[in-house]
Amino acid sequence: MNPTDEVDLFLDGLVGPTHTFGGLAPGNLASASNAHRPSNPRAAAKQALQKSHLVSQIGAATGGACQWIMPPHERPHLPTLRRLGYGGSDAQVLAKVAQENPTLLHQVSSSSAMWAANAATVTPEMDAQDGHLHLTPANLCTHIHRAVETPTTASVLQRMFAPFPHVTHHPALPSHPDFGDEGAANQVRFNHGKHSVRLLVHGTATENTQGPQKAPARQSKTALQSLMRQHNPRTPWITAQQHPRAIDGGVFHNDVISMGHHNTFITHEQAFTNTEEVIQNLTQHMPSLKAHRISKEDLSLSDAVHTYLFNSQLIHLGDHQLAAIAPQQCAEHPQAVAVWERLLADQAIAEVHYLDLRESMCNGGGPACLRLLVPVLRSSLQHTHTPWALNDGLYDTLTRWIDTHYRDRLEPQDLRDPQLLQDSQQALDRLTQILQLGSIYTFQGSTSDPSP
Ligand code: SUG
Repeated sequence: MNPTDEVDLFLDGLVGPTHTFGGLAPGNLASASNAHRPSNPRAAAKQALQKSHLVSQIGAATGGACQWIMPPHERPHLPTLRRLGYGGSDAQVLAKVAQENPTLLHQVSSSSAMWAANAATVTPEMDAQDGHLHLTPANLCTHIHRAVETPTTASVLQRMFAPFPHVTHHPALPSHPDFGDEGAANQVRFNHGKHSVRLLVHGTATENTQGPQKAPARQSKTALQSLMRQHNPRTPWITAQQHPRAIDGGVFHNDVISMGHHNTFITHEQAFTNTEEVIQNLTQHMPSLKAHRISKEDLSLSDAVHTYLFNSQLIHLGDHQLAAIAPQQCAEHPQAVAVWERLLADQAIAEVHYLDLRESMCNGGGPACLRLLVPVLRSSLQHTHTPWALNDGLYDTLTRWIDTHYRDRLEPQDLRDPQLLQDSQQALDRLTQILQLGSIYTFQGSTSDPSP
């Protein structure tokens, strides 16, 4: 396959108007340490949109990347609360749940769908036996606030990929920890020349290895194997286990500790139970793989989690050159800066852009968390009507839309405010007009099943 036939299509989740710090994700250190602080949804949405805009500008300049925008999910998710037996008017439902179970109110209000890397598993058309793009929404079953995302994610993906010539949408895996699936955040696809190989990473123990002791192992190996049975790729894949001590140290997804694209693999030496073997296995399938190991002396595991260096978003610039969008936290950390300087000197990376994504980072979501990568054939993108593709005009429109509809401060007790629900519904209703998505939310009369 000529690499110029392939385009990196990035789907970014817009931050929703109820972005808060709920302390909802055990094992995610940033989420725990920022729990119940006031949040700034307006700043959060603008910071993430600026990242999307930068990617769209890089993509427009190189022709190698394209940026789509996915809408936030409706929150607070009243259909879940009603399913749990809360009745009466919307205001009464909110008042009752706020009084009885404030954690549940946080869970159904989270804007967590913004972390699109967790949205789905993707097998690109180039890798599939049948030439179809295969998509499976993640069940995210380890946490309630994330599990409620799945049905909306499924219907959004169906809507957005409807113009594509050949797509197969698979059902999410059963919602049980045995099949715990957190999507592309635990998967890296490498491709170079005629070679392509995927690294699929699980946290669960195997017969010979232990799992984490303190934090949950969110991704199961069984889930990865099931996903590959569903998608039936013609290209090889290997599995690897995250080091349990890494998970216990705050590495709740693989994309917090290793990253890769094309034939470049950048990994912390403590990412996996057997990091050297993982590199060897990948190299067997792709002899041209360039592996860059970051030792604990270069950057400790704890500093990797603090700076989110490995959660940088890699973008293909052409000729297998990569740009990285790194969190601003890296620029403020001398050892992380030194790692970037080495990666630049080694030509692993051609350019680094540091971006302030503090609101998302305070919930453990860096640049790479905010995007789902769907590699596609250039020909599949042509002639498709996609009003959700970001360009300078849409960026300006969305910036004005955020300024109009989003608050600049939310306290935990604001989630019970029926006015916030109404304002959010009004914002999302307007957004579906801007993106020409039609009715996708239950408050708009959409009939899609609202709960997993
Ligand atoms: O699932 N944070 C998310 C962050 C997801 C990051 N994604 C990737 N690494 N790809 C999570 O832990 C915190 C929400 C809160 O506490 O309010 C949260 O869900």
